[in-house]
Amino acid sequence: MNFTRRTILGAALAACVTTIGTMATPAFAQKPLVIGFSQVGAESEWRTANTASIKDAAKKAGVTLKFADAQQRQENQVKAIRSFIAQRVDIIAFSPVVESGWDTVLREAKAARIPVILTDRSVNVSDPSLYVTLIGSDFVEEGRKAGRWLADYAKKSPAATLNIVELQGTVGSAPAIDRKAGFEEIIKGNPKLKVIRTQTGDFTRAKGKEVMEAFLKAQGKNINVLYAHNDDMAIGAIQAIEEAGLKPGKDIIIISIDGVKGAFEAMIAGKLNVTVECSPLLGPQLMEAAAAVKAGKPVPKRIVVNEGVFPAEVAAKEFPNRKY
Ligand code: GZL
Repeated sequence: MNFTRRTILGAALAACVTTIGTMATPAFAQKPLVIGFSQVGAESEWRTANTASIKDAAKKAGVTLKFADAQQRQENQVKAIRSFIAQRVDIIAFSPVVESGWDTVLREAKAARIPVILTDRSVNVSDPSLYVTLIGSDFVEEGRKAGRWLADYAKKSPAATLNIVELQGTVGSAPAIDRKAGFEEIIKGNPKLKVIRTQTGDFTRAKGKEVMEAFLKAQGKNINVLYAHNDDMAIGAIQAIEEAGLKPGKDIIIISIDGVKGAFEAMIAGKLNVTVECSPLLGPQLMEAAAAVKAGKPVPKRIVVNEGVFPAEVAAKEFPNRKY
């Protein structure tokens, strides 16, 4: 009989850890794989869908998942990884909130002979053997896709110049660094396109709204385009634009990334112009990779998720197909 047991570990984790798995396993069955997963937090629609995908895939795969929410703080992820090492899990997996500062704790996992799988975001480490594989999107390409859409829009626009404000993701995170780089690679040298303000909105709606309010106060009618590194910040900015008496999607063209349901609803309402897909549905690939690692099978160092671009014109037709 399967029923889930929730074990809340002590304050030592400074985060809520829940264990989802089967209580009773027939004696002849394999011992279920135990994965310790440290999640960034619950900062966006994308993250919520990513967490659901991982928990659902664990259940379907009969994996015992020890899940820790770091509330977007690296120190909580380090604590969670140390706790997983102490619990002798089979595999440690995590989505690193920022790229740097992981060498020490990943060396501890290596010394404990516990393989590490990265999902979603990458790390900068001196020794690439500190993790087995990274499963996730190509954020630089997502930034290029956003830049290409805007360059195409600019070609058709009668405006002499298009002033851009940029809402960056979490400072130091792989998606923020790479989405900025990819976008700049495409627009650099284009005389029509100029970034006049750029600042982090930390991937949240609240911060995205707050920073857009500041942009509007400083640059007001000068802003022609918003490039947001995720849909949640774009949705927050849409509220700020409307409160300033302007029409999002018309007075200010808005480009964002993720492809969450909220973005499709905003496009159908004519308030967002395009979203670049970044799939959070990494759960099945994580379980597959973990099982392969446990079985000693080879796993590619990089497992890339392929994604599309969804302009407002296709939003209504595509919306029923969306899974997150
Ligand atoms: C991207 C992921 C980012 C999303 C945001 O893979 O790391 O973090 O784009 C989320 O919505 O907060």
